[in-house]
Amino acid sequence: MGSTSRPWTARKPQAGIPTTLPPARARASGQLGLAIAAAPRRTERRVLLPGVVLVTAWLDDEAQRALVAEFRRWALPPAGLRHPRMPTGHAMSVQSVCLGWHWRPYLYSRTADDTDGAPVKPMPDDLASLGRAAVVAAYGESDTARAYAPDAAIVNLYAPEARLGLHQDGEEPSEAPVVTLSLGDACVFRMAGVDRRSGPFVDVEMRSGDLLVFGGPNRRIFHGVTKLFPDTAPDGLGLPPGRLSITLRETGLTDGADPVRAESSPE
Ligand SMILES: O=C(O)CCC(=O)C(=O)O
Repeated sequence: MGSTSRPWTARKPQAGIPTTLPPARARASGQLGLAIAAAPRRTERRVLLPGVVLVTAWLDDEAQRALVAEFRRWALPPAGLRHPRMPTGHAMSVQSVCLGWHWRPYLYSRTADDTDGAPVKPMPDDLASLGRAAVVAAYGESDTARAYAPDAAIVNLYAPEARLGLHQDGEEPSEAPVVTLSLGDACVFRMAGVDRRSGPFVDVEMRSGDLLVFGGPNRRIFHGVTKLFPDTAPDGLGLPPGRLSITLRETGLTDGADPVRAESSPE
């Protein structure tokens, strides 16, 4: 490593903690799901902030189950599920697995350098198409929306007590929007500002099947997940207790280019 190397590339990668996906939650027979999960919900589009759009009940039950089944394959090693570790040494409470590009705080690479070093699994075409449909659902039909081509997914599994601190998605040079799909237990998704992680906050409850897109002037908004509502997932989804988020990004990265580093600690 030459003396011109950036200081962060000289650091020894922080080891993530590989994990095994727990079995799906089994609801006791005769036990009813909570009303939040059982009640039919309308698909509704709400603009929360400029460029930040929530679409409730965007994914139907079948689509949700199919994504969870895919996640069970993505979670397997090589380059499987792990608790990422911050440069401070602190392990994040969420577990995550990546597709297309591997993310660890605060770098993207093509290999899982914080665990087994294996090549990251490819970004599935059907997931990229879903991301494109998500941007169209949020922003409407336009050439820009139809051109959305996410090349990275960060898939986060939240155990009931897991949280994601306020952070910016800043390691992608691209200004294309970020797409977040929510599955499993409901959560509070918190947003602050593009230049502050302090209040006032916009808190939105995201439930299983909801879609959130943030882009435009709020592409770099500080955001995080402050709370889960246990036992609110729909029955038969195939997840362990907790929540799964699938976050799609168009990185704008090219192989061999200098990495972009943005330190906005999510824990
Ligand atoms: O879990 C979520 O909905 C958000 C995930 C997120 O902010 C991230 O992966 O950067």
